[in-house]
Amino acid sequence: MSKKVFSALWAEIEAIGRVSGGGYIRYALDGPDLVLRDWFRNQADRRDMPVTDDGNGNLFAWWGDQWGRGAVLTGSHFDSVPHGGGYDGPLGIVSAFLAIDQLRAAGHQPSTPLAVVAFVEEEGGRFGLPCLGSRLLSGAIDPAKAAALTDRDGITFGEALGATPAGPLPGLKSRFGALVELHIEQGRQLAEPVGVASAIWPHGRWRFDFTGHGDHAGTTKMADRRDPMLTFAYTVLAANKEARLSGAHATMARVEVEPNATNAIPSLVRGWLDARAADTATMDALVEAVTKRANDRAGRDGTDVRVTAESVSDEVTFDTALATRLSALLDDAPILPTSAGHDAGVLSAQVPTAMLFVRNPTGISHSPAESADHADCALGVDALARVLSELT
Ligand code: HGY
Ligand code: MN
Ligand code: MN
Repeated sequence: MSKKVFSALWAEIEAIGRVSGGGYIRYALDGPDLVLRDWFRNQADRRDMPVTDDGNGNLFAWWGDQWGRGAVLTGSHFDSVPHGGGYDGPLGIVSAFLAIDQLRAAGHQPSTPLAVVAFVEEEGGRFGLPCLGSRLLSGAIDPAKAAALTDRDGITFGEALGATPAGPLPGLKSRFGALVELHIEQGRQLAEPVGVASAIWPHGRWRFDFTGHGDHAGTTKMADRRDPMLTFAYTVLAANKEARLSGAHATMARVEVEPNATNAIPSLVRGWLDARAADTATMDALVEAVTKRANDRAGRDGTDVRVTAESVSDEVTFDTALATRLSALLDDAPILPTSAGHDAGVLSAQVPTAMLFVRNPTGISHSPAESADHADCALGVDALARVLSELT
């Protein structure tokens, strides 16, 4: 694949959902995402690949029998975190279509059906639960619960989808022979253009509701306050400290305040903890320690804390034999873990799954500064084409 061919296709989506504040806002089933989903259908049409969906919002473009046994899937997601980068997700879908072009140009005849997949709501940026589409496809979430998830405007996922999600695909294990997700690396481990994933850290998101007494900022004595913002602020620092002590990763980057007024002591502060660690025991211990320190501080502040686990993903170890086989196929490409979640991680419980990472020159992701070298992206397409040729 030439860098020029990659850049030409990339240019077709590059501006979709890019915002003046920097980066992209591509919320699932919203404006730009709907444009990208139409682009997906157009790319499939150009390649005589019929498009179906699974009733959960995930799109499948087929080369061969639709839903045929042993199908090999490749793809990723279109949605982004707010003001995220443009490669996290879309790189895997654009690369999938280009890899199929390369296979066809080489006269490849797949022995099994092949599908390009666009998973819906991977980031959880609109409805709050990450990998929603792949969780529905694999039966990891109840369709009614998923349908009731709401966005910041009170629109439910069911309303956005236009139906109650269909839920798990019957016979998923026998239908799909493998899934290969190509993704931009999110970190700074890769010295070579392409790597193979070994594992995904356990990770999750917990909502901390800090409640106190709303009151006047000007007339309430400091000694009389029950200010949940104090408890929240202490918890942010405690999460950072506990993560550093245990070699884990903890972030509290999303907060909602009621009434969120300059001159009113809040009655409620809602903060989300994103916690990840190399093993489940460390992650669980981190969350427990942060919860304990939040409650201890609440006792001193006269506030209350309620913690709700919103989504927790166990450690994923990708199919080792498959990862080793693909590394060897790709001139001994490095095999490396990641602490970022992916749809491939969700499906790996039921389908032999592999991930290919394309080098990220700065390692930055979930930021407008995310970038990739198109020469590396073109090599990523070559690698994906070789893998798909090997698997089909
Ligand atoms: O949050 C994650 O790890 C992924 O980017 N959804
Ligand atoms: Mn992401
Ligand atoms: Mn992603």
